[in-house]
Amino acid sequence: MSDEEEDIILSELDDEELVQQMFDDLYDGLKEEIEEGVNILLERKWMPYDILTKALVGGMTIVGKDFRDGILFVPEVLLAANAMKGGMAILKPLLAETGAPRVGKMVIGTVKGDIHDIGKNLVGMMMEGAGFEVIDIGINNPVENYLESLENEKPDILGMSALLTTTMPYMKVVIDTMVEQGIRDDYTVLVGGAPLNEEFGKAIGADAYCRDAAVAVETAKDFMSRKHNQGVTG
Ligand code: B1M
Repeated sequence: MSDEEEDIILSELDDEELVQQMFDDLYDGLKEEIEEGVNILLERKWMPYDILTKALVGGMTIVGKDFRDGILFVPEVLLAANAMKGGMAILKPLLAETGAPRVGKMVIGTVKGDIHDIGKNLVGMMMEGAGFEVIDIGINNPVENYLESLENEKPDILGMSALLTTTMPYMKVVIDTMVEQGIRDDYTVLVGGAPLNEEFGKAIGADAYCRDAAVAVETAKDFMSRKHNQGVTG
């Protein structure tokens, strides 16, 4: 790193420069700088959701491309993910602070064989912000974990996340098991993750595929209002 780069004072950058710098800092896995950037944008009255999508997710998209192209490797991407989580931790309480009444309950987890959790965490945060109670069962979940959590928590919605083409078929294992046990129709099943699409969601028997966290919230709200209109309570 050159002296010039070391001397960058984040608070002196304008918004656009700061976001660009945050892309670089995320790329370099600099957690403290990301946290500082998030705090500066908050002080400048940016909405937490805009900071998430424009600065953090935007930066992670660049990391994703270079990971795909073999420019970045797992250790660097782990550092970037860690920096992103630092920023997300600051935003989490703010996104949940909307004071919205509880609109429903969701169990969410990443499927077996898959340890990606940033997208799932983001969905959980946004759902909480929209007034949902969220039970996050973490990563690498075999079907037993999902079933146990459904049994214990009795949520309205089951959310599943998968980021790998090799793990996304496992969502069907979970749904098929729910069908076998006669509990499939007791829940709305929403699925998401970068390699999925609408067609895949339909093919595995999910109620809906959610492209991103905002769509997940809208879809969940939509299913909840349909449920209430049918006079079914959770
Ligand atoms: Co991984 N990885 N990774 N990785 N990783 C991908 C997914 C990959 C596309 C990178 C690439 O090649 N371009 C590629 C998959 C290729 C494929 O399957 N075809 C890949 C690979 C190959 C791997 C390993 C196999 C690498 C290796 O070891 N050789 C390995 C697998 C480990 C495993 O899971 N068993 C691996 C490991 C890792 C790290 C551990 C280093 C790290 C994860 C850290 C963590 O999550 N704690 C990592 C990361 C960070 C990525 C990328 C770069 C970024 C993922 C991310 O966090 N995106 C990713 C590249 C990419 O996606 N562009 C990549 C930001 C996040 C906000 O977006 O997760 O898509 P996303 O979530 C969105 C939506 O998808 C949706 O809403 C979210 C928010 O808007 N959504 C849902 C997600 N889940 C939802 C659930 C819902 C609803 C919506 O339920 C209702």
